[in-house]
Amino acid sequence: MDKIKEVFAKKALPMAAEIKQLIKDNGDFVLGQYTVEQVYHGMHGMIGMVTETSKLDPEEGIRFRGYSIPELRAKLPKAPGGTEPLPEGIFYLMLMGELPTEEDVHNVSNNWARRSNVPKHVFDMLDSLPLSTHPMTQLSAAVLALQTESVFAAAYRKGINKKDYWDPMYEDVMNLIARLPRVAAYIYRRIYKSDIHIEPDPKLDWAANFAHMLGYDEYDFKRLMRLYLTIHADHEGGNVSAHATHLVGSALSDAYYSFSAGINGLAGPLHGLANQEVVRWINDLKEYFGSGAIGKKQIEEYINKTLSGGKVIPGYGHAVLRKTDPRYIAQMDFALKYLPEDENFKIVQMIYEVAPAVLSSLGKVKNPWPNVDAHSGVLLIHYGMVEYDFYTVLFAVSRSLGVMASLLWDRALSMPLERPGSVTTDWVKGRVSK
Ligand code: CMX
Repeated sequence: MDKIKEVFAKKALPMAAEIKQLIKDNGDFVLGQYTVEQVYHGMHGMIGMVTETSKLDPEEGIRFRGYSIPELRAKLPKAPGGTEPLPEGIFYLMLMGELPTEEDVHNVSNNWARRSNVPKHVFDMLDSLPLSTHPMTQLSAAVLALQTESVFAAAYRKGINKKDYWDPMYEDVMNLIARLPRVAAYIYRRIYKSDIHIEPDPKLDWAANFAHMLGYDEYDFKRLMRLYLTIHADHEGGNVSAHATHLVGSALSDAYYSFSAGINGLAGPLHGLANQEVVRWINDLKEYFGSGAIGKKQIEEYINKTLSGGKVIPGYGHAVLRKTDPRYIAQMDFALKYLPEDENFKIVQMIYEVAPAVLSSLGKVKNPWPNVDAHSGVLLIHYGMVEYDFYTVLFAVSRSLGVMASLLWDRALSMPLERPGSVTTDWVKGRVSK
């Protein structure tokens, strides 16, 4: 058994027994109540699942196993001479519930490098798609094409005791994460870089190798990738990509089926696709007024124009958060340090000064503050990655860390088939009139 798998087994198997006892002793304990509004409005705020990897506080933002983003930027192991955490570290933390040592992170890097080979048929399948196919569609299809490699599906077919599901799921989770950067980089280079590909460098860490395969070997871009892939990794269990992955996995679909479902959710403009929409919106703003002529007055006018067209301001608002997203702040910190004079960064800063007041004045927006997607694009543009249709793929590569760690816990804790009840409007009316 590999070392990481062994440590996970020592944590997960006793916890499965503990949870069984918790349900036996307290199964009738009422955790919350829900309202007609929640039933109609996307179950917001309902407690309906357990996700061990992270917890989102509306006022404070995300904590990964109890650690906030600033704490993780300080405490997680970094590359030699690096300033940002290695994403391997946040994965280890989410999986084990403990901060990793340098050695733990090194082991994860090596483990993924060993598993990173992508079978040829995945590239052949990608090559058969029109170049105009959106990068997220290509990624989702490639993840499904990788399903041929599922160790879990093969074990299930052979007949496996349900107590052992976590073991082949561990193999799927690690293999999928290891292979994703190669697949994502292939999609990028195929669409935008004349189909000229770059071989992986197994000596590099996961994020640096991804940057290298994308074609960005400058140290600054690698530093950005390490931050980017760390902060997008997880956002508790109820967001669309995490929930979709968990839901599909609850039918004992393997990691590839489950993650492909999660990606499809991330590709929605109200979720991860908002990062490309933000850059599109800023480009449209510049085109409308002329580049160089953008001030707060123009931004306010363009926000109002967008709203009066019945559209949302991308990068603003959140279903749970009620303050500025700490993932936005982390990126703002990065920009202030490394690109304070960047023209697009200055526009993003001005939007931050103008948009919250305009959105608040509508009287219905519960959170007028920026989310993670309001900032990520301008950092990528600064380092030369201007192809914004690709941005959500970067988000997906990062999100694999959280949702795959959670899927492994789901199998280790024997989480059951998810099957909430639904009702009809007549049923609701009947209950309300009583
Ligand atoms: N611009 C304009 N209107 C907005 C808005 C925004 N940024 N955010 C919320 N609203 C509107 C809603 O559309 C809704 O209007 P209606 O009542 O007319 O339907 C009203 O305000 C209330 O919405 P809410 O309760 O504040 O927000 P929700 O929980 O329903 O939705 C979210 C959350 C993120 C979908 C929404 O804020 C939004 O559409 N934001 C823009 C898209 C975006 O940035 N998404 C990325 C989120 C982060 C991520 O997942 O990556």
